[in-house]
Amino acid sequence: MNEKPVVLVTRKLPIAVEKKLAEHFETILNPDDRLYSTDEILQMAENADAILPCHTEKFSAQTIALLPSRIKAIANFSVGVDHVDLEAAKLRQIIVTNTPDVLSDATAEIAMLLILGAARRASEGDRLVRSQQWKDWSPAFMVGKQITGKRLGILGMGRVGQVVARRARGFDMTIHYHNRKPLDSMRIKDAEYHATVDELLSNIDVLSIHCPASDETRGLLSSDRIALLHSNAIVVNTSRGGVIDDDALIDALKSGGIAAAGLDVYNGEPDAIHPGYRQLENVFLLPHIGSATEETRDAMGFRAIDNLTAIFNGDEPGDRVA
Ligand code: 8YV
Repeated sequence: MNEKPVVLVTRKLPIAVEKKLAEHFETILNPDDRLYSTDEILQMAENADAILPCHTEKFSAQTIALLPSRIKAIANFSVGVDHVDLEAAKLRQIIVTNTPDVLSDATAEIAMLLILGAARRASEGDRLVRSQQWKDWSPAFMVGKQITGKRLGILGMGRVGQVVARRARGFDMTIHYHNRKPLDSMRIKDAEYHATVDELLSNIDVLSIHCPASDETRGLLSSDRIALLHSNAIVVNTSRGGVIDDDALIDALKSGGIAAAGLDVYNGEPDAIHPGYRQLENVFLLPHIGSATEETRDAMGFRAIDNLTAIFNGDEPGDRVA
């Protein structure tokens, strides 16, 4: 690299990441971590050669068409890339990368937290203690579902799904999964593959969703499919809200169609999620914190920098998605 390329960073990144980025690139940073509008991003992009965004910035086909011609890359600080129209980027020959692998452990931790929190009524218990409503104890008090030895269904056996399977084995859970293709038995031992989503749902106690959001997976967990789960079932989601039909899930949670749910991601997040979730005791809700650990956020940033460095050195970036 001769002159340092300019990278527009849309959100505040960890200190170590911004420091390393500045060693290799000129940077346009967002020290106040303000959520920029699309117009602001387009305006700032006039002075940049690449953009390093988060999933909070949307790059629709229309936005990508308006990007200045000097933009060579969108190097995401995320594994999910549903916020970027990949076909539109390809048309403009803008390289798009993501940050896989480095957030699998952190996200799997949150999946396990959701499973346990939903099964053992964690937020209900927390509310009870905080509000000074906890007045008594009895054998019938706050009885939840035990997950030890239960059947875990993993929808989307990618990197995160595979870590969740390993962690769940620590609770003696048996692993069932659906994926576009069955995995090599070297990569996933002792897991039962189900060729269809419906077959998976009919054979499990806990469902953990790990498939990416796409036209194919939008609303995948519909009312018909939820009806295949038994009434003690627990549903957790750490991938994207779009995979779930919220009305259907809320109906099942209200009517006893399933026992509980744990959610970290939502349609309309952060401030326009389905209001029905807020009314329910049997949902454990977190604010999209799957990758929110210091180690992981640093690693995501370094991975995005590696991708940018390769691109501006004329090499193929490791994590190219378009
Ligand atoms: C982060 C995520 O919030 O990487 C993803 O796809 O959903 C989350 O872990 C996101 O990466 C921030 O852009």
